[in-house]
Order: sequence, then structure tokens, then C-alpha cells
Amino acid sequence: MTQTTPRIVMHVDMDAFYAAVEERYSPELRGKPLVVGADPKDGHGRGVVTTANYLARKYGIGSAMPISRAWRLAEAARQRGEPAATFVRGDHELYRRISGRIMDVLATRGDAFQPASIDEAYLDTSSLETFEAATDHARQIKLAILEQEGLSCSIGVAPNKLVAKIASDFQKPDGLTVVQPAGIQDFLDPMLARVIPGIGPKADALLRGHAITTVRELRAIELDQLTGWFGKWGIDLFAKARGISDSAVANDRERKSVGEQETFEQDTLEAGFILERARALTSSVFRTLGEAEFTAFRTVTVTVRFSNFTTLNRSHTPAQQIGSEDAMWIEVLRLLLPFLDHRENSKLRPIRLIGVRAEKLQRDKA
Ligand code: TTP
Ligand code: MG
Repeated sequence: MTQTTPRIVMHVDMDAFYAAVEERYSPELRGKPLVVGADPKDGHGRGVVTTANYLARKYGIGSAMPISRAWRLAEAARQRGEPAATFVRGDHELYRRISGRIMDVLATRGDAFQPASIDEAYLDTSSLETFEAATDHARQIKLAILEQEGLSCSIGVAPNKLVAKIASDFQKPDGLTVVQPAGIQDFLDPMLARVIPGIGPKADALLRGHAITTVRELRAIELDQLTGWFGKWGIDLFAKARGISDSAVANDRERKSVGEQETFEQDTLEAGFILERARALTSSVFRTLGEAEFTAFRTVTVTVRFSNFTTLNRSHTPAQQIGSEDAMWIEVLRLLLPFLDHRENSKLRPIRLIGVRAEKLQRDKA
């Protein structure tokens, strides 16, 4: 006798990720509205909000908003007698490192694991067989991340990636939303059509032009009509409106490389500065390798982007595997130094960004 068990997929997404990391490492920021992004310069700053914590979101501040507008919203709140917001520029190297550690927590907790961005990943947990068991598992994951990193996340548990992703966003922050196969349509129908991944502002505007705002209204549209509006993508949309999605959780359990890069405040060719930053990147990459329990690797790659955005990569795979930070640094130096003189930089252009990456990662076999 064969028994069919449901596919069970989870989508894990960190809450207000960059802002939460800032609060975690700077206790004085906790419990107050916080905006990570460009310098607001008393309302005259250029650039945008990267993210805001949930207290700042209450003021209407959110990702991608001009920082000047965020500053005005915060100022208006302050004048109403509400707590003042703090603005910070953010530390992307720190976010990447913590992201790596969170991914390592997640990587071993599913039959398949697929990181999707710096703060989100999918897990296939079908082998748990029931949604009850998967729900318990999701609770344990939330606890593990909270205990290890002091950060909260939201998880969606559903029969596929599409619905899991929408579910993780449903009760943020610190949410856990479980949607079983029989509940998919009731879950999706009342939502705005634009919660469906792939419906951006343009598709949303077109749909609204036809008086379609919710998934229920979208589901009432015939397939022919959708392909008439959207071409082949209409078929996709027809399926998505029904919560149907077959795409597998790609298994990226094993990290293939660890790398970091840094954009300088100002383009420069000052050797002392560039080498100091390269040394720091090397240290940081080596630390991340250790945290992920890699003991050695074979290939080093250095990336250099010049002021004109020309970007070059140079790799080297020495005969011996690389097992120490010093050995890695020697390789990085060898690859990087030619960019500081005519060998790889004939016009002596200033450098905008450098990156360091370890590839062909190895573990000691215990
Ligand atoms: P998101 O998961 O979209 O946002 P979030 O984690 O800040 O908040 P939520 O609780 O709603 O999930 O993005 C993750 C991080 O990626 C975010 O903290 C900052 C960064 N980010 C950008 O750099 N630019 C952007 O436009 C967005 C949306 C996010
Ligand atoms: Mg997030």
C-alpha cells in the first residue's frame, strides 16, 4: 500500500533584520524607533531607508523610502510627543556574518535547504510527515535562532514555497503561520493580489485597472483573459492565485564559498589603506569559515572594482590547501598587489571596492 504524505515547506524570514541586529549589539538602541539607512542630515540627506524596526514602522517609515521623508515622519512623531527615532548607517559586514551563522542553524534542519536572501531561507521538511510535527519543528527553529543570536524571525509552514513565503509575512514580527493544503484558498482569497510574488507595481496597476485588488478577484479571471493581459506569465499567475507552485527547495545545504566585499567611502589607491581593509576582510572570511566548521579550502579569489566600475576577479589555487589565516593572507596579498601598480592597473585608477572569497571549502573528516 502506498501512502501519500503532503509536501511540507517552510519559509523563514528574520524580523526587521538589520535593525534587529543593531539593537542586539547596541543595547542603548533597544526599545526605541530605529531607522537603518542613509544619513538623514536633518532632513536634507539623500539616499533611502534600508530598513526600520517595528516601532519606527508605526510612524509610517519603511524600506526604500527617501531618508528625508523618514526624517520628517520621525520629526512629526517627536513633535506629537512620541519617542524620537534614531538613525544609523548600518554595518553590512556584521549583517553578512550573522546571516551566515543563521543559515548554518537552518541548513541542517530540513531535508533540503535553500537560502533566498540575506535574511530568508526555505526548508523542505516533508519527511516530518505531518503539519503538527512541522509546526513543532518551526517553534524549535525560532527558539534556536533566538537563543544563539538573540534575534526573532517569522516562519510560514505550507505545502509549497509560494504559500510558505506569503505565510511567513502574515503575522510579523515573531510570527508562526501554518497553512495546510485544505486551507490554502481561504488563506489567500482575502489577501491583496500584490502579496503574490511576481506581482509588482506594474502588474498590480494593470489588475487594478480591471477592478482586481484581491486574490479572490484574481482567481475569478479566466486563464485566457490572464494570458491575454500578461502573455505566458498569465499561466503562472493563474496557478499562483490558486496557491499552486511546484518549484522545489533547491538543496544548497553545503556552502560552496565564503566571501566578503567592501565598498570604500572614497575611491582610493592608497596601498596602506587598501591592504589594511583587505587584511580585515581576510580575517572576517576566515572567522566565518571557522564558525561554519570548515578547516581548509583550496582557492582564493580577490575582486577589485575600479572607480569606472570595471570589475576584475583573480583566483589562485595553490598546490597545498589553505588552512590558516596567514596562509590565506599571503594568497590574498599576491593576488591584490598587482592591482596597486601597473601590472593589473595600467592607468593607476583608484579602487572603489575590494572583495575576498574562499572557495572549494573542506572539512576535516572526523
Ligand atoms: P526584509 O526581510 O524585506 O525586511 P526586514 O527583515 O527588515 O523586515 P521584515 O520584518 O518585514 O522582514 O529584508 C531583509 C533585510 O534586507 C533588511 O533588514 C534590510 C535589507 N533590505 C535592503 O537592503 N533593501 C531593501 O529594499 C529591503 C526591503 C531590505
Ligand atoms: Mg526580514
